[in-house]
Amino acid sequence: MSMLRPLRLLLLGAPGSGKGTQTSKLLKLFPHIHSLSSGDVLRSQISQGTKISKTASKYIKEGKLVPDDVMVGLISSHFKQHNWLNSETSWLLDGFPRTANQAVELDNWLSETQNNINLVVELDVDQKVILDRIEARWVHIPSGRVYSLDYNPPKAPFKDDVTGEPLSKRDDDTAAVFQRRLDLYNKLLGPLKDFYSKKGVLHTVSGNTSDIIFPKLESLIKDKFQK
Ligand code: G5P
Ligand code: MG
Repeated sequence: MSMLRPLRLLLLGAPGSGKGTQTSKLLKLFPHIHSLSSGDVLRSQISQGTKISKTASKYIKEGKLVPDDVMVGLISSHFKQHNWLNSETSWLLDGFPRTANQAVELDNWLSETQNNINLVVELDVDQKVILDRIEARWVHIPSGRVYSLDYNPPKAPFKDDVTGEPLSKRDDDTAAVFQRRLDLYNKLLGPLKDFYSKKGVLHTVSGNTSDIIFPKLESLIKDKFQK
């Protein structure tokens, strides 16, 4: 097990580019890192039927973004609840911030504690490759664990490896909605990258499989953060 200087990592990447996949690979290597996927947070709110669940599920099903104020509220309360604002904790964000507005808000609340994002990695995967993945994706909603019938199939068909509970399809993994999510990502990426590139923390790793990307991500982190 490797130890790192406090890492505050944001994974940027198109829908299906493998943010969730890279997150679980990283956590195996660096178990002390905490991770948060904004999509998992939303899906868990929906399955629990909380007060934002109706709004959230409407936007998600249409492949649109949940409004910034709702997202900022959810994510900032996670930071407070889990005491992520101290100087020791390493964390990784997947899917938030996704708009320049969200990036500014996050930056504001983190600046107060001087624990700002210190690495942003864009996962650059050919979008033709991504489209093929979505049909094969099955998820375990309560944990956020992600499977692929081709790439990382569950041990027992359509069952979660850890709990044995049934896997499901995501509401927004239909061809039409997925295309809308991709288009939206392409539209919002420029301003987000500009924001982090000005801060000098932006890197891009390219590759058409997660196994090609992972070693590149790993060495970026080790070069900058290994004690
Ligand atoms: P999410 O949940 O953030 P997306 O669209 O950003 O959703 P997604 O779809 O979860 O991203 P991913 O995490 O990047 O994709 O990809 P993944 O799940 O790891 O991999 C995709 C599939 O490919 C899996 O089945 C995996 O096993 C397989 N795979 C991985 N690598 C390989 C490989 O090398 N080869 C092969 N063959 N397969 C592979 O957001 C969902 C919605 O929530 C709302 C929005 O409505 C959004 O659309 N939302 C927000 N709204 C506003 N602001 C925010 N910040 C929001 N965050 C979420
Ligand atoms: Mg994901």
